Amino acid sequence: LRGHFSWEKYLKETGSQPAPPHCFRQSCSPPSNDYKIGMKLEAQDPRNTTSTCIASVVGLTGARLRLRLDGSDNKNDFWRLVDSSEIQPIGTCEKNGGMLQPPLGFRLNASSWPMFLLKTLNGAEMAPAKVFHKEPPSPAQNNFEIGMKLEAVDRKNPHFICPATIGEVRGSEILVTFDGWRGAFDYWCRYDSRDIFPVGWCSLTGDNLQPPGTKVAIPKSPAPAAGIASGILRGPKTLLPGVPGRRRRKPGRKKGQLPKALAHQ
Ligand code: MLY
Repeated sequence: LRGHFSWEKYLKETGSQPAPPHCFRQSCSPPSNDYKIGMKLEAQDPRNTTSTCIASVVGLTGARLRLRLDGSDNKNDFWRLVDSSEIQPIGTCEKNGGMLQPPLGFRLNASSWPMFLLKTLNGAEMAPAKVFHKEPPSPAQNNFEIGMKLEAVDRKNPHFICPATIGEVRGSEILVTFDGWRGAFDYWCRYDSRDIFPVGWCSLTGDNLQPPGTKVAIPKSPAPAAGIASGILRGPKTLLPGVPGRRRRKPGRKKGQLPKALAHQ
């Protein structure tokens, strides 16, 4: 397969080591994804985390769900692992004495929420308790080290999971850097973030691992000699050998827009 990414080759080429699985807040054998498109569940509103809302499964990818809050638009989908503590069976909120809330940006008048809720739940297929999995415990401490490789959610494009490297470690925080993207997508997070996975995670879950980008990191000072820099900085054609290429956006496709083939996944 052209453009197929192999960790085995890539680790050899880059002379790097994967972060050991015990570093992550992920189960060592990924949970099965037994959800179906259309199932409804309760989810924390990502934009208003004190609210519990009704969400529908609009997509399945590996051990993750693509969720859309009922009463919201289709521009605010979010992804959750099937063993996320931020999702639960319908009825849980009420059982705990809580009230289901309209999502932030509810498209109707707030006064129509009770009726909307009634209608959205009427005849709905509710995700059964058995498809929810317990969230794994957090490792006791931050065991990451600079240079270790991992797979990480691109938080600007959260449907993507990509090869990444630990760039810095500070207390319980780590800098996740995306290979081949010159820092544009890097972020800091806690070592026990649910957005980071051990090398091989996507191949176990059947999720889609993106290939690394093709942009070379801008070297930090001191700047390299001009001759070297002019060669290295020219771009993809002069990249280090063996770094897999990545196709550009098709003309006509806007930045941040999914290719047609992915848009409905
Ligand atoms: N806007 C870019 C997507 C970049 C994704 C980068 N991630 C994978 C680190 C594009 O449309 O190509």
